[in-house]
Amino acid sequence: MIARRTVLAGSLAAPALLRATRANAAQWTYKFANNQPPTHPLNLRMTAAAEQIKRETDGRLEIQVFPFNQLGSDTDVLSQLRSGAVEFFTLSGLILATLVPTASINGIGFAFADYPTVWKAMDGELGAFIRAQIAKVNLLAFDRIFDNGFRQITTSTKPIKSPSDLVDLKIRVPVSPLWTSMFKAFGSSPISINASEMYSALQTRIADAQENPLVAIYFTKLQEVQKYCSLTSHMWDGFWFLSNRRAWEALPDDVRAVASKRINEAAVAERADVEQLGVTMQQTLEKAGMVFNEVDKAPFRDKLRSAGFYAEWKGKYGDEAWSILERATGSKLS
Ligand code: X2X
Repeated sequence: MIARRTVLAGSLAAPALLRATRANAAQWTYKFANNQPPTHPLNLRMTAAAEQIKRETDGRLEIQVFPFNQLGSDTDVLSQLRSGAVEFFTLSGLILATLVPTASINGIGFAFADYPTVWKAMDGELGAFIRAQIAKVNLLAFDRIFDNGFRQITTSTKPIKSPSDLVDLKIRVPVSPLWTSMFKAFGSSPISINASEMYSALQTRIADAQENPLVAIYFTKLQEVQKYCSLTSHMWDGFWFLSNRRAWEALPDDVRAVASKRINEAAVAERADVEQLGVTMQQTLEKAGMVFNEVDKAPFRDKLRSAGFYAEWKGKYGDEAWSILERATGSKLS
């Protein structure tokens, strides 16, 4: 039996001990990794959120931000997240699809017409469906997805005006079955390369083209190694804020409440930042020497349809997932 005095002494000593811990180091120091440069709104907003979270948890939770693949490429960090070596990670659902196949569904070509449709879907039924699939692999996806954006094609060789311009194009795509499948359907030669190697792959002409949102193109300085930008908006993609489940559940409820509130708020603020920056981004990139062209999207979509792309992916995802996608986007896709 424990003597009453020992229990008392123990409980009296606790606040002093807690104060000492707080003054010195956080109780939990968690790593947050991502693939965007420090200047991208994702990192600006998450750096601010990390400071807020530290303050509001009395220093108990410290989130260290590691931008721009500092801890490894996306596919590396996904393994680190699963093992618990990294606690937090923002990742495209399309890349996560190597682990959670339906997580790529928002990237189906030309599914989304505009941002209001994206946020309604991703904050609504479609997003909830995807997060439930992610939960099955012991990762937690926070409620609000961060924006990456509508993707546009850049090349060092020629503008893309019609689907035939994509034939045999050596285009870098992220490491993801959906991306490879989509550009194969266009007759291109897609090369899977992590974002960490994208700039150098374009610089050394391992690839002649890539596709990314204008804001990401700018912050990653792809205008230095790409000449043409064709406004295809062929898909929308975002970054799920993911946590290792064990690490997340190790945190007490009040710490989790602060962290999820501030991180979801950061996502919503980042969306507004990216949209705002997007308004002038074409001009900014033109000043840097890029040449832009608009495209008629209909022939691109027709090409995907006639190549059997939609039918193939509807089969892979299954009827339930596909009907959620069609309902959420208001598009008849197949
Ligand atoms: O790898 C890419 O192209 C990027 C940065 O857009 C993603 O994270 C999907």
